[in-house]
Amino acid sequence: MFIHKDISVIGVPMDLGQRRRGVDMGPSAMRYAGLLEQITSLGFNVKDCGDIRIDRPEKEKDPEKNLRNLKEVFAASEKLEKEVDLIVQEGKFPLILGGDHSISIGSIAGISRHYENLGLIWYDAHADLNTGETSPSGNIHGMPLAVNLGLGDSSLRNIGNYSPKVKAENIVIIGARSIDEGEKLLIKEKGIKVFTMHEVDRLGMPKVIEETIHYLSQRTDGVHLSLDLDALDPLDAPGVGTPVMGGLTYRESHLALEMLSEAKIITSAEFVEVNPILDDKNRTADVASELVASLLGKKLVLT
Ligand code: 6HN
Ligand code: MN
Ligand code: MN
Ligand code: MN
Repeated sequence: MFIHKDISVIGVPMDLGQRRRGVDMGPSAMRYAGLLEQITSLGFNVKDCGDIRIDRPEKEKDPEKNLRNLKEVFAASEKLEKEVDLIVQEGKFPLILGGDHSISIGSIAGISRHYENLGLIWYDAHADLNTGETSPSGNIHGMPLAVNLGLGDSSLRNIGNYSPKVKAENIVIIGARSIDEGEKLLIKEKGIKVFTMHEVDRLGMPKVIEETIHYLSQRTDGVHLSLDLDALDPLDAPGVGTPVMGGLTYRESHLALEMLSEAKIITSAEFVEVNPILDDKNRTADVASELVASLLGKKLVLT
């Protein structure tokens, strides 16, 4: 399925879905890491569509709703939805650079309307399944998967004028190790497939990805990869706002994306939560750029 020769890159310099500044510089850091050159060298035609314009917040928090910067996150999501929708309409592969994970509200809204049954791989230390009711932080970056399931704030849910964006049975979460109580209930209630770190340790990444591919290719007509760099261990990806120890290694992640590339199931992708301010010499952006290359088929060839 993944035969696109043309890739359109779009940056979302957004840090309003959480409290720590700096993740808005993620798109620049990934470009600085040589992401576009890397994609070109793999033989793709790449177009850099630039960055979405993000409004500055008027006030710190909407106290009634426990949804920090709702207005601005909504405005950014609407803009992103339109841009990504156009990219898919043009028959190009959308590669979205975050920004905090709230950007996946807009990106998936732009993508999912083009599929009957969009599959979603949520590669993350967290489940991002909170709503304003369950969230311990009020941070919208902890809520996008719930929004995409049609839960939580109605303005966010209805971006693109349709909801839900993804069915619970079309989702696979990989790398989870920090899940809030409300999120656990939802996972159980909806029967969402989750490979926690425990399962990754038990099965090994090859088996986890084989099962993911098998599960999703039976039921979906496209698969979006939403990769939060905090899925990786902070030793490998220190530049993230919500690090959790005991994560996936760079090697495991590299292998996972190579296997997804070989299976040709990924039809769109985003790389989020890179925070260069918290990083160690742009290491996390370098890792993100390398992972994009693995996803696009970069291989070591012995000649
Ligand atoms: N992320 N579960 C926590 C919360 O505040 O809802 C952390 C969310 C982290 C979100 O990393 O994209
Ligand atoms: Mn996340
Ligand atoms: Mn996360
Ligand atoms: Mn390899």
